[in-house]
Amino acid sequence: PELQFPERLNCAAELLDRHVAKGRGERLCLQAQGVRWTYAELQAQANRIANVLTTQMGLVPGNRVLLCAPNNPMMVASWFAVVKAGGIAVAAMPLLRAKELGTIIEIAQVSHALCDAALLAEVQAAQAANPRLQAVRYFNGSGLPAEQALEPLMAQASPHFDTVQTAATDTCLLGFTSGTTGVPKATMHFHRDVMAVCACWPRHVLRAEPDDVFIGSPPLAFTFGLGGQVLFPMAIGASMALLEKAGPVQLVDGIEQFGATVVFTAPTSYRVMAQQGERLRQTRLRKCVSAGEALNASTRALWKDATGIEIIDGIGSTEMLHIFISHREDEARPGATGRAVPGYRAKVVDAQGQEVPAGTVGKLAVQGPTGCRYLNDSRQTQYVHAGWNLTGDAYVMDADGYFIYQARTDDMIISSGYNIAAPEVEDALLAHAAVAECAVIGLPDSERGQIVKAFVVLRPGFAADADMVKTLQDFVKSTVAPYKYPRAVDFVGQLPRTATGKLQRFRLHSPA
Ligand code: 3UK
Repeated sequence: PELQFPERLNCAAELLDRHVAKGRGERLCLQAQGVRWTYAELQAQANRIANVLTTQMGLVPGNRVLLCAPNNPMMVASWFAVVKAGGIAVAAMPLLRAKELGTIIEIAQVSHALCDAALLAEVQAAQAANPRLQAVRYFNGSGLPAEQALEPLMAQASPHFDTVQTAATDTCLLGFTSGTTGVPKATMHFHRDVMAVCACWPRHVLRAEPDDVFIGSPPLAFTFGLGGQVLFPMAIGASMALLEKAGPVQLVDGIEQFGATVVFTAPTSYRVMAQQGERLRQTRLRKCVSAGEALNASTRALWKDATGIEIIDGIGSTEMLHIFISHREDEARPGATGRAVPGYRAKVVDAQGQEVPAGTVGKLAVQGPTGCRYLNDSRQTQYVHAGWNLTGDAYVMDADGYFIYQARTDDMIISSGYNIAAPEVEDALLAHAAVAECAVIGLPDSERGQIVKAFVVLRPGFAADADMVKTLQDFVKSTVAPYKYPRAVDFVGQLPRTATGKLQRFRLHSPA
């Protein structure tokens, strides 16, 4: 792909202003419950907020602005306002509480905040403890103190704003890692990086059209969600449908109601939505993207049977900004994530960083137009080695350059000298009709080093008893090498997950 960018570049100008300037202002840009905005309308809203930020709230280019809201139109308008004004968007998961917001404010040195009224109390509590946060305004509120409301100021502000001519290498967003292990890290991404991800995976792999309607479940604070639901549709003049709550049920409703054609969500969500296959076949849905966690062959097959659609799997990370290994729907290989996205290079390396032959398990290393830049964090050297990004994933590459996910490097279980990837055992269990969800870990064991332990959530109507344990163990032994079967099985009501839906296996090692 052509990835030359001018010295001066503002990604908000490219993704938003450009369409209005080129006569596409009347095209549909954004839908939500009771809202339909054209590109010109989103631009006017973003411009009003940008004027409020710069003339009333004291924002100058380079300031970091906390954005805290469910996926709704004002969240998107605020994101563009900040970036147009040369600020840095720091989106936070809507479920975070004052203490966690305080950590983000501290790490990102946040000076301003725009939030949904529903989250104002938490943001204010965080502000009380962090005087660095000077100015807070909320939107979508009624019945709250009017002096902090954003809309009355927007009403008086001009709908025109001259987008700040930032440098292509100025930071436009800080993305926080999802914290599957510990203290969150802030990753920096430049205006250029945003345009680079728009030019790679969406153009070469997704291949959507301007009439497509994008929808999805991840929060916009997660770069998977920001890219899939906002940046990628806008890069091609398509539109997005936003859902404030996007569990599998609301997502199916939303696909139907908004005529969505492209959906972004995680494997667990596809498994549940597959039960609505008949209904989904009546909708306009045509492209389905899965990321965030490994998509196993059984979930891929389940979805294909239910809807007739082949899922586009892709691995991305907050550090890399978006997807770097993936496949087109017509090039899917069950069990494989895909090949390096055009623009990126990927290889599997050993502990010394040397590439290993095809068919050998090792660490995934990637390189491309985007990469990891932690803000003030010494853990940078854990992710980047000699110009390659080490994602922390164990992978195998086959002879055709397809990458097959094994586990997070921390989730490789070594039992009696055998290497067992936790997700492989999970996939084997998931293929059983009684299993709704499951998680597998390595339990310390004096004899074997580690043993395979499974936590299983059963589907309604199945009994959590010793017979079921035996049934599941025999089932695993019949589908994968018998030494991988779970010697210990616990039945649980639910599994610990992050706000982005990722399994927190470390919490199963030490139950609270
Ligand atoms: C895991 C996957 C197997 C993998 C993300 C798309 O997930 C995203 O970012 P995070 O920083 O986590 C990154 C880690 O998640 N993972 C993600 N996708 C897959 N594992 N198959 C997959 N398809 O361990 C990776 O290192 O939360 C995903 C786009 C943007 C993102 N930020």
